[in-house]
Amino acid sequence: MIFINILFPFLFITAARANGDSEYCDINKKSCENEVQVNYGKKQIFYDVNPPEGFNLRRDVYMRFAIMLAEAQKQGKDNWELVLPPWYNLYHWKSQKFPPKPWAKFFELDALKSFAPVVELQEVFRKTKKKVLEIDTLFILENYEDAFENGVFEEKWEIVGECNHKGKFWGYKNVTVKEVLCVKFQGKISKLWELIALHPHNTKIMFGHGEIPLHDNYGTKVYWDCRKSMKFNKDLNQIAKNYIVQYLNCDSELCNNYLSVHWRRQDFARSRGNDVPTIAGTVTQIHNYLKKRPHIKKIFISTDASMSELNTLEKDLTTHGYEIHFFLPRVTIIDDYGDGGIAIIDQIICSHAAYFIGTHDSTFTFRIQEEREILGFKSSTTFNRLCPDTGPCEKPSKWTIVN
Ligand SMILES: Nc1nc2c(ncn2[C@@H]2O[C@H](COP(=O)(O)OP(=O)(O)OP(=O)(O)O)[C@@H](O)[C@H]2O)c(=O)[nH]1
Ligand SMILES: *[C@@H]1O[C@H](CO)[C@@H](O)[C@H](O)[C@H]1NC(C)=O
Repeated sequence: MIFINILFPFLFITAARANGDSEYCDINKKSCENEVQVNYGKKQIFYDVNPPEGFNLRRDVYMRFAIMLAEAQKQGKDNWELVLPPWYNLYHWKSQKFPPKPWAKFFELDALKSFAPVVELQEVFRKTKKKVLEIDTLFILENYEDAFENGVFEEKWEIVGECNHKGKFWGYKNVTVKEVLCVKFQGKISKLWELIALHPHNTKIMFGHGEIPLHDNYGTKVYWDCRKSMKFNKDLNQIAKNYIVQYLNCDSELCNNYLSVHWRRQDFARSRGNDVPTIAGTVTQIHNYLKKRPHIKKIFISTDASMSELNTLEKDLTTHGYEIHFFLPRVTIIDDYGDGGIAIIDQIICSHAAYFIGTHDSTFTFRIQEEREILGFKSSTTFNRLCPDTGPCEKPSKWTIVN
């Protein structure tokens, strides 16, 4: 905290000097004290997620916040908006480094806005008169050591005290924060309003480790309404649709002529042998599944496997008489959308298949299953999983849509 207080005025002084204008004030002058940041009537909630978490878990974290804001709005609390945290430096996005990407790159912003009051960070930047966007309070959430103290899970929070925030904000250097508080937290996300209420005059509040609070409405109609509003960006949809028409010979929403498989490898193959099969096991299971569905000859494979693993899988499945497809992006698509965009295209192609087989406990698979529920496939075509070569194979939970 002391660190931040010292650093702050310094930043502003240097900014003012560099620009040679007088818009930025010297902390020692009285005129600064009453300076308000920007006020266009709305207050903002910012959040961030534990860095190693992947794109698909982050989509779920978004839903918790979006529902929190949408529900508050329904109850008349309509002066808050949710700032969409730019996509930056995701652990799984290895192919290249790129500047932070706005949500509109991957999703239809209007569709998101139709469900909850959300704004891109760039929109907030544009309305910021200073050179630096200043967040009033950052609450860094942390788990309690024991979630079941005395054998019960109780919803609660506790301010631990002031603490330090390491790292940049979504990759931006020009975002700072006045106050950082560490908070132990467990419970549903709407409980965050209690933290917000501690600082009634703040207009910009941020939560670190946004993955810690739980859904208020998991699996309810509101959950699904929010989920439906997470429409993928039109261009990505178009690329996927073109592929489905051209290579999978289907031009309807609900295709009836191909099987899709989400074949999660990498860390799952290395450390989750009890959940995922070997390559040979994968071939056997797909073959067994399709023996009962002889009209299906085309298989679409969505995977994070290495090319050599994928080639082996393809060769072995081809010997059984199947036609194997996977999405090989043009360089321009990679440059434009990065690994995140390719993964979305894979997910869209999987979503439209006659049948889908996923990977146990993968959020990438969960999102495909939800999409298929929204599209209106029979649940029996969707909730299938690859089993380990040996040992028990728990049936996937059916998260069916509530309309
Ligand atoms: N293109 C493509 N990328 C994939 C595929 N499976 C996984 N990935 C990449 O690996 C990341 C996996 O992280 P998540 O999105 O969190 O999904 P997950 O499979 O549940 O993995 P964790 O939840 O992080 O354990 C994705 O975001 C993709 O970047 C796939 O089938 N196709
Ligand atoms: C912060 O930097 C980014 C990237 O350089 C820029 O787009 C944005 O407008 C800046 N924000 C402010 C408040 O100036």
